[in-house]
Amino acid sequence: MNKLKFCTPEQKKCWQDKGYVKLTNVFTPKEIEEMSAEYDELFERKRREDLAGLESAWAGNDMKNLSGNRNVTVKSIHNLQMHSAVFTRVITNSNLLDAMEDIMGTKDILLHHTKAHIKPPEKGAPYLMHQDYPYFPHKKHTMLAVFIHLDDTTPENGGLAIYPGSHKLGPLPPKKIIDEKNEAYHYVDPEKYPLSKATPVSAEKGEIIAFTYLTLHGSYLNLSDRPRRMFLIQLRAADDEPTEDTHKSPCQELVLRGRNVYRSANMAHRFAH
Ligand SMILES: O=C(O)CCC(=O)C(=O)O
Repeated sequence: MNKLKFCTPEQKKCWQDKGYVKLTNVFTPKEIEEMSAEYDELFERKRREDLAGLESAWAGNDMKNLSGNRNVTVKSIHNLQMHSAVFTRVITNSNLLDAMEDIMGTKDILLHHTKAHIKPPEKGAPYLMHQDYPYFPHKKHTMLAVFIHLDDTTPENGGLAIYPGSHKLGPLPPKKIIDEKNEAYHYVDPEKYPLSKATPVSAEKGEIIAFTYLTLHGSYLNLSDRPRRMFLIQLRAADDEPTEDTHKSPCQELVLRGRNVYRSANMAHRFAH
């Protein structure tokens, strides 16, 4: 095994066995405060411009059941590095990339996309258990999520829940819903994998939970008096490749560490994403 740069051997084992790992002290308190303030400023500005455009709670009857028929919401912004250099610094943070190198086992790390979800107090929507795989399938399954907590998070304010070890099941048959805005949601059968049987994963402000895109995850309703803010980065190894032409986003395949030797330098491809 290569010498670990950031993770402990226990963290690396947790990643391999359970498909997720909690990381502390990746960012300094100052970096977290800067991220948090920039995040709030961005959401406030975009709320004033187009509140309805930020809505991203899932639709469908299974969601209604999970929400107890409440009127719930999640506000979301994607591609935050296109809005502020603070988030460009977050995705290129050297501690973060050291930790990613440890768990991914490669130096060559590419960005897929970033996003932020705020679950507001009292009406924050839950997420049905799902794999991220069907949203952006890749050949070697190297894709992973870095879920940065910007608030102390527990099941009460909409925290994450995971089925540990579920990444070993491979891609599971997804249920697919398409809403009236033509957005597709993929999740697994809630009878077979209910949120109620998953393992809650609480985290403090600044802590990260990284999980593979095959790891079954979801999150709870936020009925508390506290918001739950997160910033999420999806990464993959350079030697992986998409198996479907889907989920294109700005800065995709930006090389965050190492090299992408698979990138064409042919002039004919210079405008390609
Ligand atoms: O915001 C959350 O709690 C969950 C988000 C999530 O699982 C996803 O977008 O894939």
